[in-house]
Amino acid sequence: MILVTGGAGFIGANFVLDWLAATGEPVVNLDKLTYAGNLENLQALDGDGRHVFVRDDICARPLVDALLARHRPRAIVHFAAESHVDRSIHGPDEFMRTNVEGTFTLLEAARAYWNGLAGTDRDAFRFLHVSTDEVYGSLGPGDPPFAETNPYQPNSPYSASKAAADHLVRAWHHTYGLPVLTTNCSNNYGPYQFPEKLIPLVIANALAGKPLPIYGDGMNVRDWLYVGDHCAAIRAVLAGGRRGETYNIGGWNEMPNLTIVKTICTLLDEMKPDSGGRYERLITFVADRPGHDRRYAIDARKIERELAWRPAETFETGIRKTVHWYLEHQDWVAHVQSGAYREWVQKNYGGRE
Ligand code: NAD
Ligand code: TDX
Repeated sequence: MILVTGGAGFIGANFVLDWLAATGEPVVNLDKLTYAGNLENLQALDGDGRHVFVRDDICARPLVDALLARHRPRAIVHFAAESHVDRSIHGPDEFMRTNVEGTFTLLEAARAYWNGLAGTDRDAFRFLHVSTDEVYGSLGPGDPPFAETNPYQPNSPYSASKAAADHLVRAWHHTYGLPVLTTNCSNNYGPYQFPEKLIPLVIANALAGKPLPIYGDGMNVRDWLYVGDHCAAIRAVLAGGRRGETYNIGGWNEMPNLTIVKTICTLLDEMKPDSGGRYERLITFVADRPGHDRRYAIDARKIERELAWRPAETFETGIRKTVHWYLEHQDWVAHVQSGAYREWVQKNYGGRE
């Protein structure tokens, strides 16, 4: 079996569902259930003995030690993190604790556990660390996309905390020989994404007739990958990635934010027409995010060359599925828009022009 951290969040939950469907191999899922963690994401696994959920903190070393001793996983896939850039700007503390200290704690627990393994169990063990393209900093319009060899230049508290974690993972391999793998992926979208991130926020606001907030001029560029493709890439890296290597994962799909938002509006006009008019009327330019990175792009040729992974979805197919999912799961959206969510919206958008 494998141990997954953060498996009740957006990508982690998609991964657990995808993993069990694709491999059937049991999963122990360690998640603290912060505001971003939600067991409703895993409802399809109720009563499924292959999924063991443990609500706890990755910073709790004795707990992690006990879990490893009890379940004896062949791999750890580490998603747990604070993941939202805007929240890291308002309050970086939890980012340092979970992303840096939490990764350190897991590495130390994994090292002790791995040192106690022998023979093929020891050879086969892997620690896969899920990271982001944001560690590489921001690109100019004509720059080539990020390769695995790009220097690290993180610009936000979030990306700095992820970069710190990536460095720890690298050092635990170099110094202690821990068999690690790191993946650096671009912006994900798809089912179960918390509506603080651009795509689900825009869908939820449009359906509620609320403004669609665009930071700055809307021309910041991201590379977008459907979450199911990210899950498949992680499976490929876990199965065949070389120890100590990093793999960039991306969708070959760079787009400015304004194009993303207009695409969603057009799909909603088709799938859920609004008697008040076209959804684009709700687009509202607001004050920019401090330190807002201008452009991310991913060179994903290494994972294609070594592991034969390429995204299966185009942006057109992935975004259509995603809008459809949110239309079909408005209960899910309503449940996560709790009091705490409303406080966040007030904090992040209340002061913007
Ligand atoms: P998310 O915020 O939706 O989920 C994070 C999960 O981690 C939640 O379930 C939360 O409860 C859990 N968690 C947080 N702190 C914890 C702690 N101390 N102990 C145990 N569990 C804890 O995040 P996501 O978007 O699913 O991202 C997952 C991972 O992928 C993160 O490491 C993130 O940096 C990385 N990543 C995300 C994207 C993206 O576009 N969302 C892109 C590239 C990489
Ligand atoms: O209201 C908004 N208006 C807006 O214009 C929000 C929430 C975002 N934006 C812009 C900021 C970014 O340029 O849209 C773009 C995407 O923003 P987010 O969805 O917050 O994602 P981003 O900051 O790019 O980071 C995401 O991708 C990389 C994830 O949150 C990270 O966890 C991941 O590492």
